[in-house]
Amino acid sequence: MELFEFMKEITVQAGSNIRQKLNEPLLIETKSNANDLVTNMDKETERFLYETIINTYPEHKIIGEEGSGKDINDLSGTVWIIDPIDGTLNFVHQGENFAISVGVFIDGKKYAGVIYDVMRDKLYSACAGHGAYLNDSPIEPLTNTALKQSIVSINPNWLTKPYTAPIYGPIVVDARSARSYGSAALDFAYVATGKVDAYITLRLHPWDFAGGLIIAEEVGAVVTNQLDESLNMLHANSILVANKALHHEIYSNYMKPYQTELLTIHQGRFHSR
Ligand code: 2AM
Ligand code: CA
Ligand code: CA
Ligand code: CA
Repeated sequence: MELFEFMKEITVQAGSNIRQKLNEPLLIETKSNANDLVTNMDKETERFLYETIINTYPEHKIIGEEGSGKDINDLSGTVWIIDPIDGTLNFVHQGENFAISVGVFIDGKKYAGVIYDVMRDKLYSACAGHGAYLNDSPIEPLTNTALKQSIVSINPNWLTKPYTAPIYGPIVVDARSARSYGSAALDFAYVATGKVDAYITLRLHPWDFAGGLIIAEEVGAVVTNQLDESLNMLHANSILVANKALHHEIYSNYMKPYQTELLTIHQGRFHSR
């Protein structure tokens, strides 16, 4: 458990560094498009985590959104998968509703996940097989829900695209309501704590879901892609995470009927990180 304690400590420390610098001017750059932002804090936070880990565990491998471990192509040894700021748009526009996400895998097996909601000082964590926690309190195992009594988290962008609107529209229509929070890691944490009942998105990278997968599965959530396959930690993928009954209902009634369309979308998208 020593490594798990270390994960939590350095994640909280990284978050505290961000809070202290929140009023300093941000350097904002764009990545793949004008709405895909990265700031100096994303990069500084990844560097802080990288250096702190390597100082203590020089043999560990680290994959991070902002460039760490680009050349890592297998999960042998101890592998950290890190998103230094998940919800960068929220960080830039709102100064809240962002998280640090960390997942550790040992020889490809889940070891532990940590998600830190920085401005609320809420630490979601799970060491595989030992239950999940919100700060020091155990998170209860999930109870099953039906879609008509469920809140579903989904980015409205997916409802505006002609190739995904017919798939996701009916889910939103049939759900009790829908939400969009802008941080994939927090969406996983919200499913794990029952604040929302399902999270659906079409494209996440391993750093978006590595920590969340471990925490959510620990409380009984089912985490797959939208073809009902398990997630690969080295590739981007689509996501369907929900309590067991709701996952089954959404996959069987709303996604499986569009299997051909979903397969085409997946084949065009998910060959790399
Ligand atoms: P980020 O803030 O770390 O980039 C927003 O809906 C969620 O999707 C956030 O978790 C965000 O992570 C992620 N995201 C943003 N741009 C993305 C992209 N181009 N591809 C995949 N995920 C993205
Ligand atoms: Ca990003
Ligand atoms: Ca992210
Ligand atoms: Ca990020």
